[in-house]
Amino acid sequence: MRLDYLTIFPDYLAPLRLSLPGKAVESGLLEVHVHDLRDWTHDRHRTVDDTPYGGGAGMVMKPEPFGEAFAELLGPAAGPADATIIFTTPSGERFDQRVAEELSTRDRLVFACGRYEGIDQRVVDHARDLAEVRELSLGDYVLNGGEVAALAITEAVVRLLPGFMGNAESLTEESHTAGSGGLLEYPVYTKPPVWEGREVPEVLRSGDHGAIARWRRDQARRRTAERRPDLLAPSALDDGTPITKAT
Ligand code: 6GU
Repeated sequence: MRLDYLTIFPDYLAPLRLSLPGKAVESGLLEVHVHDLRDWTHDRHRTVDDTPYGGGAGMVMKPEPFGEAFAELLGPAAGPADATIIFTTPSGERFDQRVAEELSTRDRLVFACGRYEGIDQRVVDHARDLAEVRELSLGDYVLNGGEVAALAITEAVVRLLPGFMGNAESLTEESHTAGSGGLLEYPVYTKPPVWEGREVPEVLRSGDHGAIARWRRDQARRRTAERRPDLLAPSALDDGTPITKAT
């Protein structure tokens, strides 16, 4: 998978060279290109923003630098545009494990990191002519810019690539995956059996695998009910019509 980042703060994305993604880069599984958006400006001040039409607070990111960057990275000269362009924005679709799984199937992701009050909407509309576009948000809170969001999305996606994680089984049981039944993960324990006067639950040391599986399922349900009742609530798509068996 090839990853491109368009940002006015390339240093923010330095962690990509460290930790797990760094190893995937060394092994050739990932190709990472961080670009300074100001490289596609032409004025002495390397201007990337301007005041909003219609008035209001803050600055809006200008279309031209993004346009030139996309032309260079995705244009006809760059070969077939078999990529997904991701705009990180608090007004985007919520990023979750399902979206991470979808993105993990793509050959190439191009992240356009917004700053200030956002990017000129024409950049997004133009990008749709070049490639698949996703506008993604991490959640209902506001960050200063899209760089940290791009890092979080990257980490969630690349750890799903075949050959990225040492232990493929730890992918199927964790919170938010289909294998977890849509529940949060149960609490986990390791040695020593007693620490600071606190014991590991007896059932986990019983060797009774059926009892352990039931205890874990029960703990996952309790934890989900308490912390994330929205994950248990009936789907908004479920209109309450009973599901009848076809005969
Ligand atoms: Cl993707 N960007 C910004 N600026 N703030 C956010 C976000 C993204 N997701 C949650 N908050």
